[in-house]
Amino acid sequence: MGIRDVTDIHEEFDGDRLPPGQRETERFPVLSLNDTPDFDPDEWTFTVRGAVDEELTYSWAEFRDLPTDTQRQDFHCVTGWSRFDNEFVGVSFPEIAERAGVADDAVHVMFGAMDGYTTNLPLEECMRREVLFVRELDGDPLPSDHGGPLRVVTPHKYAYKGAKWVDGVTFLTEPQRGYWEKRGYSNTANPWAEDRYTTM
Ligand SMILES: Nc1nc2c(c(=O)[nH]1)N[C@H]1C(S)=C(S)[C@@H](COP(=O)(O)O)O[C@H]1N2
Ligand SMILES: [Mo]
Repeated sequence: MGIRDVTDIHEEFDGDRLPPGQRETERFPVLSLNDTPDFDPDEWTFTVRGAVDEELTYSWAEFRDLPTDTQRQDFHCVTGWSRFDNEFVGVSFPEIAERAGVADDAVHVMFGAMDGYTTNLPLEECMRREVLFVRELDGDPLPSDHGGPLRVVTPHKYAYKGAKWVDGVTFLTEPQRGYWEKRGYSNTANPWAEDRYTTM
């Protein structure tokens, strides 16, 4: 099985690989609001809700059976560091959307997480195969501090758009804002436009 290299995604945004104002780091800093939640594979569930044809609930065993994609991606944190060439294994957002069936009036998505974190994106910005529900990083199970067992990655956005410890996604018929989007970080979060802070 091959690796899909999507580290050229910056070309779509007419930018350099290292977005403006970012510094490349080899380390992978941990940025969390709260403590890392406990993961019990027998209790864990993932739900798909809202404006869908069929609401879905997955156990960890069921989620692990979904088809995955392996991708090489860059990761840009709004606080100014970027980590290149992360190797992620995960289930793509369109794969999940396809299984639930997206309602015609769905326009937006809210991601939820085990620590209460939320983050939002327009539906069209989620319907890309680079938006992954990741369970492996660089050949190992995703470390719990980085969101294990499952997190979202959004290589076209600052990393706060990717919920660690993700446990559900809700399809919405109107935009809503997540945790940081209500508290001053940009709703759009385009690293190549340096959309770091909200202007409202
Ligand atoms: N559930 C959850 N997801 C989260 C956060 C969080 O506090 N809780 N922090 C966000 C922020 S601000 C960033 S920069 C990235 C950091 O990911 P990392 O800790 O793996 O570097 O996760 C994002 N996702
Ligand atoms: Mo962040």
